[in-house]
Amino acid sequence: MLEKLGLTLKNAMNKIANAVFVDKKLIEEIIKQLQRSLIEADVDMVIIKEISEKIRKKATDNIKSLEKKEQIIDILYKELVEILGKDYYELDIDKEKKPFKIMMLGLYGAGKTTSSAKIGFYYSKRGLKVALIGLDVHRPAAPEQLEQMGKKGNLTVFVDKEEKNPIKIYEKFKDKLSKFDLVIVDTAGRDVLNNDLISEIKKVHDEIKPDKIILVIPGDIGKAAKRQAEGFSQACKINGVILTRLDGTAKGGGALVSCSMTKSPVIFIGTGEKINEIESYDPESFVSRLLGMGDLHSLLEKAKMAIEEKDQKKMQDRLEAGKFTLNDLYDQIKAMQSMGPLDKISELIPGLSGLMQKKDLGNMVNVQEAKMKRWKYAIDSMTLNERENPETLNSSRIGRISKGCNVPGSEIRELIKQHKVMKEMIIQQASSMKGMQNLDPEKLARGDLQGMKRKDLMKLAKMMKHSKIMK
Ligand SMILES: Nc1nc2c(ncn2[C@@H]2O[C@H](COP(=O)(O)OP(=O)(O)O)[C@@H](O)[C@H]2O)c(=O)[nH]1
Ligand SMILES: [Mg+2]
Repeated sequence: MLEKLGLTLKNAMNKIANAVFVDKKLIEEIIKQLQRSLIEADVDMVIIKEISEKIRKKATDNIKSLEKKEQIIDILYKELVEILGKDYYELDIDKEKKPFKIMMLGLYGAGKTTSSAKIGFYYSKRGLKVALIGLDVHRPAAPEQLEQMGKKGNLTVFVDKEEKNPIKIYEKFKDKLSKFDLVIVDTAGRDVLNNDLISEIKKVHDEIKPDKIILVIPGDIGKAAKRQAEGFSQACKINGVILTRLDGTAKGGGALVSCSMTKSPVIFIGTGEKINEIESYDPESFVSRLLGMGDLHSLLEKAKMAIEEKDQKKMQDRLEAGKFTLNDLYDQIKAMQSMGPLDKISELIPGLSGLMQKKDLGNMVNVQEAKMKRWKYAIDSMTLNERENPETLNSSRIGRISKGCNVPGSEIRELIKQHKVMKEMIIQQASSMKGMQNLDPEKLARGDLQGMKRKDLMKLAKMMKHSKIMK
């Protein structure tokens, strides 16, 4: 449901969560992406502009990068909840009243008949005794359709295939209906909301005296839902909306926004043709799913845990000074392991991201996790001095460490060699970078080399060539 909108929004959010630096360029890129996806979802331009402005403002606030990320994600979440419905509404059904009556309204093909059965099924699953009654006397096969749908949900269905007066149909079954907790009344639609339809609605309404009226709006009409919501609200009091066909349309977002703007609470959404393809609509959880908030939050949380900002600075200083001991490697491994899948989080590793090209980092991090664990055991078995100065490790020490931690000597040698390579690379990169003028780490991290001096570019090229030893 709204997969496409969800996908682009999720992509944009992940981009923020994963970015090393939140700068103006990234924000503008995100805002563009957001705008594009909201336009595609048929959301009103005025609203799109408002949201963009709010995000832009938050992003230029002078706050720390990690908090900024959270705030940008937070504001987007809040804004989307605001425009997509804000509050969670339920139909207040009085179970003592027999029967409690819900009348369905809507134009041709909006999904009234399907939704009657779906809503009936929804409440029957929640313990109510439900009946459907078909008062659509205009559409030829309407009674049969309601019967078929009702049967799928084991619901009692009352229809009269001959009678052409909806009031008479209702009167005919009225006594029987009083045995039910809930009766859903399917009605006829028209191509457009005209006087003919309004007068029929009024007549049926006065006869049935429904407790609640639900307006059925197809989600695929996008922001045009506004006109329908307003039109029907003027004709009678609408208690809530079911927005159908949200499964097959990119425009559902616009329809949801329109309902919210006209203060027509969306109570249900239809997500398919089957009787169980209905959901109660909760804007907060809907937006959470749309943005993949669960994943985002845990990603940000993990990033926070692994990168205390002061630790990051400390690490950066050490690396820039060319210091990279086994202890540092150990810390890196620990930080990485606390964060989960390596490929996803490699950009967040303290310090390194600013110093190395992503590709190298990826290669470095690409050591299998099982091997990393064994490396960790090996480092645990070393003395403090050995961790700081691994070159002092001779083969008898390696043999003893191997016995102590049950890691093959060959792997310990590999660890020492890898560490040496990494250290050389880091020293090389750190010193090259320090020597560069005009070096903008934010630009560098993005691979944006524009504006760098020729001399520095040459240095960078050399450095990258050098770092191929990691492959
Ligand atoms: N994919 C999808 N189709 C739906 C949904 N709701 C209704 N439909 C389809 O829309 C068409 C019109 O529905 P119907 O209930 O007959 O509309 P009515 O004229 O308002 O009674 C039918 O083909 C339904 O199967 C939905 O949530 N998702
Ligand atoms: Mg119908």
